[in-house]
Amino acid sequence: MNSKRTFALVKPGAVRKNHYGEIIYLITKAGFSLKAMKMVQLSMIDAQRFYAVHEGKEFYERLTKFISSGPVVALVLEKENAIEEFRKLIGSTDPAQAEEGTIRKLFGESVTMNAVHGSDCPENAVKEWSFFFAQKEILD
Ligand code: DAT
Ligand code: MG
Repeated sequence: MNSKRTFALVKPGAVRKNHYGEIIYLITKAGFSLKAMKMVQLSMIDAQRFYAVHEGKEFYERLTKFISSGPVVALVLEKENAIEEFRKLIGSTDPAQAEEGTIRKLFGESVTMNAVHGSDCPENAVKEWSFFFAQKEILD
């Protein structure tokens, strides 16, 4: 079941600019169904925990400041091969390198402010959605 699910986050830049409706529309149009959704603002401590795997990297402080700078929309998504399919839909980490039509190409502003997050493996997907959602907030 878990390989059919991924965790996604619409990041502050895209929420601030009111792009989240269109982003969620593109996600559902691409065949994902929503299993959980909420809008929250992370504290700096939350952001450091969420991105703990990147601790020590040159961009860590920029990244955690940005992700805690405004509301985010957290999503649990379901589709066959969800993780890979979602990463295809969002495109490369750097919006400038992302393919035409991808969400990061359309809405990303820079490598830090790249509009969306998508999990990179099933273990991280579970960890990431558990950070945002209680079990009972996720649909079967
Ligand atoms: P992805 O989000 O595509 O999985 P990642 O896990 O390598 O990319 O990095 C997490 C986030 O950190 C990424 O979405 C944006 C930021 N980031 C990555 N590399 C960066 C860099 N070289 N400069 C600035 N921010 C970077
Ligand atoms: Mg990643």
